[in-house]
Amino acid sequence: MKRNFKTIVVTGGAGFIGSNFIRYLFGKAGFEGRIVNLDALSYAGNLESLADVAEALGGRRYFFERADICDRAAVGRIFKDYAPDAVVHLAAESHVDRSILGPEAFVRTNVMGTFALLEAARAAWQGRSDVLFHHVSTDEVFGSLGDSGYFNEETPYDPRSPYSASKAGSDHLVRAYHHTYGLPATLSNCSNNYGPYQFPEKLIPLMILNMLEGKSLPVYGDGKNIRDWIYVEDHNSAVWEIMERGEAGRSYAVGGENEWENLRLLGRLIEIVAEETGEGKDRFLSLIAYVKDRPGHDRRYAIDCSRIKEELGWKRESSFDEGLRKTVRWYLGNRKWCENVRTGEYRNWLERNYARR
Ligand code: NAD
Ligand code: TDX
Repeated sequence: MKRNFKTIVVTGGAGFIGSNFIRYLFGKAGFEGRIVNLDALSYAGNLESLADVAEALGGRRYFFERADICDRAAVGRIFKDYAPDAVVHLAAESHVDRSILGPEAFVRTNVMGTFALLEAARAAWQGRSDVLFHHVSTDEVFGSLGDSGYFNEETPYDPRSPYSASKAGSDHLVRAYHHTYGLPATLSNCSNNYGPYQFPEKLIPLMILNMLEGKSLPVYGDGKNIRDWIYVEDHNSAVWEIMERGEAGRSYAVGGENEWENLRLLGRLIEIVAEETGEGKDRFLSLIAYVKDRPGHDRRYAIDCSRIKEELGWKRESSFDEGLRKTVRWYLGNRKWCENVRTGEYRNWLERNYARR
């Protein structure tokens, strides 16, 4: 059975994954319906990331609604005005370091905001089965792995940071609404994404821009923490596959099967930036600075994504090298976007909290 949606609300559509998701739906996925981008435009949301989509389809098949997902009246109004038959819920506070310094915004948006959206969907959809609420979550809800083993859909929850705890809370609420009220819902728990339009507080874009600007490259702790990296379009194709054909009530683990120690990843990134800019890599290597570790820093994440591959036939397209190179080229070609998102509050916050050791 393949679902066929007419109007999809994408929460957090002005963020990194959301803006790529909207572009993917109208592009490669060949989606023919309407998309409503519901976003509060926090520091991480930027409409410039969708300027091309707004230009081509704005007011006809693409709509933007600035709203806070915690604002139940606004969310209810959007459900009423657009009568969506699907929600893809990406809006969140997404940066672990920020959650350590200020957890309240994470509990508010990630837990209370998800609750408000679920309530709006339940009220609007009134037991319908031809609708879907897809919740986008993270592998961080499963905690931290040792040297071996993988997370999968059966892994017990064990969140360690305020970010992952708030995402775990939202996952539980979505499952509870499915079980208790019969809300048709699916979930995905994905590993670390990278690609164009990622806010440059996350490891890969931060390191690329710092190299270009001759700033230090802050490696937390011993640099041996491991993450499983996936190109954002591959995550988005997984989300779309689940929305079209995933079983309601089911969650899917999504990953890149691509584990890298942070320091090794930085070494590869330095090589690519050096090749793409024509600079010598020694200059970039000399910028590496070991800084104090992130409190509670999870050691290793790795995903076993057999379920989505076997049940839905999903597969990734980008190799890590291709994906990294595309990402580096995008940041080199979009310095204005970077400048615009990296202003004021963010810069001060970074400087206050991550000074060289
Ligand atoms: P992001 O921080 O780039 O974007 C988040 C978006 O949500 C922004 O546009 C922001 O304006 C919006 N937003 C924040 N608070 C809001 C509120 N109260 N109401 C409405 N909009 C609000 O995040 P991202 O990296 O694109 O992540 C998107 C989702 O995917 C998140 O739920 C995150 O937990 C999940 N996820 C991310 C990754 C990753 O590696 N980035 C991996 C797995 C899962
Ligand atoms: O300056 C840095 N130096 C550094 O060593 C930064 C920003 C990060 N790191 C390390 C911490 C992590 O081990 O790099 C790794 C990746 O860090 P982040 O980019 O902050 O990502 P992470 O904490 O792994 O979480 C990300 O992946 C899962 C996203 O931010 C989450 O939203 C997603 O759920």
